[in-house]
Amino acid sequence: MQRKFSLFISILILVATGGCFQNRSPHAQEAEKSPNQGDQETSLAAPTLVRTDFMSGLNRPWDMAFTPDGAMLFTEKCRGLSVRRANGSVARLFGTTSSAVIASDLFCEGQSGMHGVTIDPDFSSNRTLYVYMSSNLSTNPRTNRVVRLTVDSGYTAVANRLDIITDIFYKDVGNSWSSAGAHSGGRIRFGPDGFLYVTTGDNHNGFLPQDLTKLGGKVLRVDRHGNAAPSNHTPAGGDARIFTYGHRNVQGIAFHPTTGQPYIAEHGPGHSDEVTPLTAGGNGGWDPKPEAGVSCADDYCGYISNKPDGTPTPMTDTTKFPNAMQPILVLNDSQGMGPCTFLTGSQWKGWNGGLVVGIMAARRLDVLQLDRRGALVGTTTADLPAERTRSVVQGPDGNLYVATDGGKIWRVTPQ
Ligand SMILES: [Ca+2]
Repeated sequence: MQRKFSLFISILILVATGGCFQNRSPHAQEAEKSPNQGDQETSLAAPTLVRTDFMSGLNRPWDMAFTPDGAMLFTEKCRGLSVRRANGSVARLFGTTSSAVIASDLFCEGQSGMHGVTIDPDFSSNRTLYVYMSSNLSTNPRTNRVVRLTVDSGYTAVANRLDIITDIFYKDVGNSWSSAGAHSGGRIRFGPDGFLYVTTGDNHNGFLPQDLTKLGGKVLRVDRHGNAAPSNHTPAGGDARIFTYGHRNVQGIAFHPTTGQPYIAEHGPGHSDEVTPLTAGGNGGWDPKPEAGVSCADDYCGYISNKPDGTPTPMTDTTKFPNAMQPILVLNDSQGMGPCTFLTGSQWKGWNGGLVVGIMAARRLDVLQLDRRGALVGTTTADLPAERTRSVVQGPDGNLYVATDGGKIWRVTPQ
């Protein structure tokens, strides 16, 4: 109710000011032009940010999930799942050596390992959580899995492992474009509809993103047992777990705080990072397989051209897929979009309702402000140190928590 009230007040202010905020941020920058960009020009009244090191000395932290009783679950790519309890103590719960429960099938290779973590919407009563991890339980090829677990009230160990998705494509063997383990996706989040969204990657496999029978280059939507959600509108003949397809390597997904629509951040191949609102059954338009008359190493044209005219393979090929989902933001010089989350709460001032996007290669966080139609109206770069950011999560205290490849989790408080 408070969020709705805040939104209402924000809209009133927007109307009262004719939709024209005064820009107070020294870091404001003009948004890239995008196909659906609204006519309204609005700058963001950025809060002042106070940053503290919430955790440090971590090994490639990948994701976090706060629990209702004050703990924070977090993953490290090559270690597994750990917890920072409400009293500040830390314990390793599930993963490699020294974990309370050893996941002997977890392996760390290239970009892969243990990635996303999220809690069940009914965590308070069922103590259930989920992780996304590379696993060698399946062989030739190995796969990424979504694993369901429960954790005890003291956060000492996990139990009741159930692998609810076992067949997410994994780059099992290196090729001309990179070593094994690349483009595994791996963010998992429950939407406001109560279903689990799972982002996957294209594995440098030119055929995966448009192949509706395989779970690479997709966003999946499933229930707590891994079964397809109803109304995914997967095209005929496709795997019903597929919510959207035609993606490259999605590592950011978040849900609009008022409409509930999922938005993804997608890392481009040297061009065209994209932020895209998703619709069930939609095609993201990424199709890096060779066209007729084109030859690409290992049949993957992701970094070059899949077209006879030599133009780069587009992240959203509207010539081939006229109905492809349209991004609201395109960074034509790819800067490495990774995680994203929406900020809510009046403490965020002009960023309330904005989408935070971690831009890894450029080592910055951008905040995108959307209008009521969901179109982009402004972008501001957060005044934070330059770091590669792997996860962004708003905590129950309203602050933003940011995991960095340098091994820290920041707490960012707006003032
Ligand atoms: Ca796209």
